[in-house]
Amino acid sequence: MVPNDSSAVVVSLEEQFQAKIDADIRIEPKDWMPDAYRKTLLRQISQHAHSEIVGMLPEGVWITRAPSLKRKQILLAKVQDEAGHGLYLYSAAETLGMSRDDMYEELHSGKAKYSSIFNYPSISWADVGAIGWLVDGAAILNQIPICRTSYGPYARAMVRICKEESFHQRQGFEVLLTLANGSPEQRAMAQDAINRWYWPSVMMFGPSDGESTHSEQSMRWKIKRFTNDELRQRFVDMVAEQIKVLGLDHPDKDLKWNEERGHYDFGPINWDEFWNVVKGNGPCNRERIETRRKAWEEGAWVREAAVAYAEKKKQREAAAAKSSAQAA
Ligand code: BYC
Repeated sequence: MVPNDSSAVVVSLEEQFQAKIDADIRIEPKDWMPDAYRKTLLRQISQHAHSEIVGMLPEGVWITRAPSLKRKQILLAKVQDEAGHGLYLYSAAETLGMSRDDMYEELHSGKAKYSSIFNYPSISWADVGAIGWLVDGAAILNQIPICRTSYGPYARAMVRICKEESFHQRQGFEVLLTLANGSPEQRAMAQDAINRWYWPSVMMFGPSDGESTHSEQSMRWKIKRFTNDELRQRFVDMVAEQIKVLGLDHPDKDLKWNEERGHYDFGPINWDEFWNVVKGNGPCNRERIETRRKAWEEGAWVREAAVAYAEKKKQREAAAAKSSAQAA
């Protein structure tokens, strides 16, 4: 059937688009896509990129204070990985038509979100372990399904990111295991870090399904493959088992295995705290944005130098091409 007006053309394009998604055919940058799909992806991928970059801050402050050369090297590599993840993700988002400068501007102005988890302070060395184990652990569960997300550039970026996140989680667990087997003070330090990072990590998966504004549509478009609550339950189940190896106390006193469900039941989540942090009023929100803004301003000379160098190179190449054409 030949559509006879422009709205019919859009309907037909949308049907073809959804048929591709349903058949698990990846959407690539030059393919037609509904505007709302492009917007949703831009929002999620840029938020994800910002989370990686802001996520360098709580651990970054421990690089100079790592307890040994080996720990320093490992932490340095991990924080550099996060920077790399941010760059892959900004590149993936750029394929949707927004410039990196505009994405940074949205972060610095407070318009764009980034993960709530990075608005908590890292006050002891054990926090490096807790972030690696719990935060990267939550990130892996959320991100592995994104390796199969419907948008090609995002899915491909996630494959490499997930490999690196696995190393991050293991290094965090190993830091905590060492502390848990150390002196009573070290054990207490590990317990304290887990107590502070556990609930914010549970919240990382986003609002419960009933409150999640984007989940339904994002699932239909296969941007998301599981709901926030499904992934959160996987995280609760994973941590409940792994903490036994550490021999430390679980921060959730209501945690209980539910034979019928085949999952752990868990205590209430403090959603007021979550929304308060998301709205910019967490313990470190202002400090995080201020640090990013300062880094952007202080990096201006690097960006200007790169542009000047590229211009010089272009001129040199043009002059060389001209003289070889004259010589021929
Ligand atoms: N924090 O409809 P919903 C890392 C917002 S970094 C803040 O469920 P959606 C790492 C949400 O944006 C990994 N805001 O949204 C780095 C929405 O508001 P807007 C970070 C949150 O998008 C360094 C509203 O609440 N991972 O691993 O369907 C060191 C309603 O939510 C949060 C990613 O970014 C939150 N936690 O689902 C260590 C993964 N949750 O935008 C580790 C990719 C929700 O309408 N992102 N909101 O104003 C996702 O999978 C999804 O975007 C989310 C939320 C599951 C996070």
